[in-house]
Amino acid sequence: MRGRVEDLAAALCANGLILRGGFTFADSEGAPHGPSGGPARSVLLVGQAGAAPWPHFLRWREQQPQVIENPLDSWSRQVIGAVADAFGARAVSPSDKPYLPFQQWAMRAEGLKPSPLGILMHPQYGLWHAYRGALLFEEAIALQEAREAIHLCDACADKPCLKSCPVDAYSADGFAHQACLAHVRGADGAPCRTGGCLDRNACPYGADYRYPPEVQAFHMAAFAGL
Ligand code: B12
Ligand code: SF4
Ligand code: SF4
Repeated sequence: MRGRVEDLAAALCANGLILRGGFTFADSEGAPHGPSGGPARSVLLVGQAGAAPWPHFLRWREQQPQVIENPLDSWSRQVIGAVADAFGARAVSPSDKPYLPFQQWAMRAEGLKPSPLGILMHPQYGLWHAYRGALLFEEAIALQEAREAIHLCDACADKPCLKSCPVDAYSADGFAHQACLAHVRGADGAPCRTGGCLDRNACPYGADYRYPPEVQAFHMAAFAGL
């Protein structure tokens, strides 16, 4: 790695992004390749807590052509790509195909577990956080090992996140993607379209980090192809 982890974190912070821990790959795992084509030894995850990157993204968006595909992805790739170049890493994105196991990486890096919605539950941010990229290095990086975080869902008896969706899209069987899409796109889907997923919003935790309605509407439009 060229430079210090603290400086890398500061470079991300200038764009509302945060360093979300990392880990060293075991010798036996098939790690993705690093900047010079050899196997990566370590990974640092880049993400967001709440909607902190939103104003940075909007400022960038104003300079772009009116119609562009996947604008938030493009912004993330640009910003995280520049940090990767400066610190000697290869940047990857959660939307790169074949999909990289971002949630498994995040569980290792931050000691998190999934909520009943599939979204990882964070002890501070609740369900209001996401991953925008990762930085792959060909050398080991000295990082404190993640401790298992408190999993708030374990003590949440009522589970309101499983009771608010009009079509019960989330259940023990997983996420009924098509049922959700049909509702979001349909005549009764306006609350999900304008304010975001009712199940996600029903979780009482991380309220200070809840994405504002316009940010939730943006993500919902991307998800449902509106
Ligand atoms: C494909 C995908 C989906 C598919 C899931 C299809 C399926 N059954 O696999 C669909 C389109 C349904 C989906 C929806 C959503 N997704 Co999604 N999705 C992904 C993506 C791009 C790839 C998942 C994958 O296959 N990974 C490869 C495997 C090998 O990696 P993995 O770590 O083992 O994958 C885990 C997930 O697949 C998870 N999983 C399986 N089914 C579902 C369904 C949902 C809703 C979620 C959140 C997770 C999840 O279980 C795996 C075991 O850990 C990831 C990014 C990534 N690269 O991982 C985001 C990701 C999992 N999604 C995410 C989110 C937030 C969502 C949404 C909740 C919000 C949104 N993006 O609009 C929506 C739900 C819509 C709603 N009602 O609001 C976040 C989760 C962040 C977090 N805090 O944990 C991720 C990590 C993207 C990101 N940028 O941070 N998603
Ligand atoms: S409502 Fe309860 S079970 Fe659902 S995500 Fe929030 S804490 Fe977890
Ligand atoms: S977005 Fe709406 S339809 Fe889809 S799971 Fe959430 S509440 Fe249900």
